[in-house]
Amino acid sequence: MKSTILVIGAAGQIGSELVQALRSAHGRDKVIASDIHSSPPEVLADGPYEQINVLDKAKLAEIVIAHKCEEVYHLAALLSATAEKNPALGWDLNMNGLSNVLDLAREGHIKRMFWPSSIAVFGPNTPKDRTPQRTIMEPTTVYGITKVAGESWCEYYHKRYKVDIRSVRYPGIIGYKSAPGGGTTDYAVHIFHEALKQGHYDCFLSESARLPMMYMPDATKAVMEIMAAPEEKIGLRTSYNISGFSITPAMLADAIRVHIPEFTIRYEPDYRDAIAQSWPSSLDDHMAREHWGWKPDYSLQAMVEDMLLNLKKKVPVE
Ligand code: AKB
Repeated sequence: MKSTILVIGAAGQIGSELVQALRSAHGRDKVIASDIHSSPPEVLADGPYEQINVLDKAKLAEIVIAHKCEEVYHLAALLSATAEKNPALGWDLNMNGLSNVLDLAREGHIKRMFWPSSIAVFGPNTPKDRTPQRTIMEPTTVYGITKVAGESWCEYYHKRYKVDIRSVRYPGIIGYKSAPGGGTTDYAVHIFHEALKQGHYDCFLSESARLPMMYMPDATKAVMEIMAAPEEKIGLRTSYNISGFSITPAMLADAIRVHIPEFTIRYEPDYRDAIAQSWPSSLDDHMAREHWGWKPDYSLQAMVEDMLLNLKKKVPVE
């Protein structure tokens, strides 16, 4: 039987685009999309789909073994803002979901796996600018805590059981094809939709909350490249810093105003602003660049231009 690729959490913001990229690269039938929902969203309906709750270890094992899923992308997680509302579920899904996938890799069913970490691993005591790969972490959110623990758990499985696990620390991801799913950085997607629909956006972060961000094509490129790299190039089995650009809501609003001059923004920071304030402003990603050749393609301006161009085709403006 030929081996297949499994994407867990495929209906999410990154998953739905990653499945499309993987299907273009490897063929539609080779890539199985899976999520907790009983049927796939339209964007995933052009290829195989399985309903999987990653906490159901027996069902997960059944699918991985039956379809010989030797490459697995495990993206199912509760993000920073949502996990703060239900910390116990955040811990359970993020940690035990990861353990279930790692165990299948340890048993030899999965040959190579990807799991995303996040800038949420860092906290208020971390150096904010050009945050080094290795530094003080001390996250304040349950999501960040699960990502730090998860990174060490991945490294442990690599050292002890030779699991080929690869990971990047994602900044906020901006894309037009799919909705973000409960993160602190979601404002950077919502702002575009509201700019086109209403010409105005009420922002839940403060004007000066500067965060690392990345355009979706770079986010999918990073996964594809780290997974394609020869094993000996992956010198880090925790997770790699990768960066795109570093922006505040005010900078993003200005960049949108270049195209929509009448656009207005009002700042109404809520609990998510405190999370944003605890995260880095920018990252030092030289290790990813040196080890496996990471290099982003999109600047803030290029991203804004492309987002607006594509969203205008989708959003009916009244
Ligand atoms: C979030 O805001 O929780 C995520 C992330 C930075 O990992 N987008």
